[in-house]
Amino acid sequence: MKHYSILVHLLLWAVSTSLSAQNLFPTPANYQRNKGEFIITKATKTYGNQTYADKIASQTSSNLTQSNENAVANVIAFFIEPQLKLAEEGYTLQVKTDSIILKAATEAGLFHAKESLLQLSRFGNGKVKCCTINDAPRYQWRGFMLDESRHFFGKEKVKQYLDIMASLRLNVFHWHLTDEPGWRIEIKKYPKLTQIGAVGNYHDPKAPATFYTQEDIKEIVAYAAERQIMVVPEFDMPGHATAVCRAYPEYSGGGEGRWQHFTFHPCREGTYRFISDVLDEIVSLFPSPYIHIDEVHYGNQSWFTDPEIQNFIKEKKLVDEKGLEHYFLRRAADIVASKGKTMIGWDEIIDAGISPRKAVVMWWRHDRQHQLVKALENGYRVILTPRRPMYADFTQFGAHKVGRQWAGYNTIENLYNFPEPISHLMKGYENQVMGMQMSLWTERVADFKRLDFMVFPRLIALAEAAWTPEKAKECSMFMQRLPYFLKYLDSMDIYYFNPLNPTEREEPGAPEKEDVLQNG
Ligand code: TNX
Repeated sequence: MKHYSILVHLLLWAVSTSLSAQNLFPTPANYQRNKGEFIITKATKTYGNQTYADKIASQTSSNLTQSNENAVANVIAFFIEPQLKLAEEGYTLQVKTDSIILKAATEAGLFHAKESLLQLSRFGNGKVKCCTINDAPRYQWRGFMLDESRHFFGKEKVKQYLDIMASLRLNVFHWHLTDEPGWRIEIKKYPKLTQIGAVGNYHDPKAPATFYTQEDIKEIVAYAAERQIMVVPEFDMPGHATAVCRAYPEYSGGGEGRWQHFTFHPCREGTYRFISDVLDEIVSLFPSPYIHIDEVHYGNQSWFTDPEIQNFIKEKKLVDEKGLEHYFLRRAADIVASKGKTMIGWDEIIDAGISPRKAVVMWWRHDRQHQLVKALENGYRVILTPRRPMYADFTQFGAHKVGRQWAGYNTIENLYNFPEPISHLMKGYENQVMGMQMSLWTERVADFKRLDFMVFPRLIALAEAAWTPEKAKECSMFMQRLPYFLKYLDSMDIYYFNPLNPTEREEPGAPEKEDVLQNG
């Protein structure tokens, strides 16, 4: 019995040292520790076997952390070998005492290999323990959504987040650029969208206009692409269109009270022409095959009384206002498809009769698990971003006061452990689950400090949940390793929440405003 328990302890020790030795975020699918270490010095040479690999090699050499040991002759080599039988974004990384070899079949794979190596060099202070890593992501969609309509943060902050996303092997930046308080993207054909629509934010309707010019957008898209990140823009319709309607009242669907001009006018051809024109410019700026389009199931009070709208419902035999909303969404999906793109919509769209070939569903209503099941059963591809635990505007700690709660809040552990609690709902449909994303809505996030605090460190947990296979995930180990990544965030002046020392920093506040969270 005694021997047995010593054996168990030894085994646990071996497992924990081999896991904690890696200090990689996210934890790789397979990691094997070998004897010895590779020492990075100024004499370390890097090279690649072709153009992209060469570029990655030179980027690596300027970003590696060097040890302060004397120069040792050793080499780091990057190979792209398309014939390698590796998963789409997979890679291998072999560290020996005199060489580090990184291999992938694709550019994305080699990029991720490089980011792993940079972490190993950074967290090991220039010394990398010998190992063999065989890695590939669990999900193809590993995303982060930022809402810049409610509050605008600007190019430099976005670039900083893209850098951190790249390090975490996150590959989708879902950019929420249009919503009620402000329209944030320049559209040349409709200049009032930014002259008028970009004025104001969630707290201050008179705040000076803030938006991205088309040049800014190109710069961000290119910056992201360099980091193997796809930028997916969101253009909200038929609801959340208040900023558009302020600029071009002719497309407004009316509304009343709090919902004044909340929707597009759903039955005027001019609306669809406007949407098509705007999409032409959006499509030319974003190479992503996807465009995110919103939905609406509230704020359309005037649809019930406006004679023009009521006539249209009768004429087109749409039955009721819901039927009209679905008509709108089908037309939007067709416009998006006519431009060679696939629409992504929130989970309401599965009731609109859009072909699963034309749309991808983002499941957000955690309280409606049947919507997820229905989407899968109906053949849609699905991205998981349920409010619990994936919305970062929810608080993350018991004593925190600013942010949403709904029968609890979203701790770092909740994100880490996702999607296991709902795996049973997806049984048999795993191939339709593209992945997951953490989404930050910014009604209560008005400055960088609070933005950082809500995003980090939960984004690190999301990255591991989306990348690491279930069998290699272990939350307590992750929490033990977390300080390494927090130190890296320190070097970038990120004001994160520290779950290992929750009272270390104050929770940043947000300007007061009565929150009307219409949709729960
Ligand atoms: C839900 S469609 C929203 C956002 C809010 C968010 C707040 C959809 C996902 N809408 O408009 O900002 O909740 O948590």
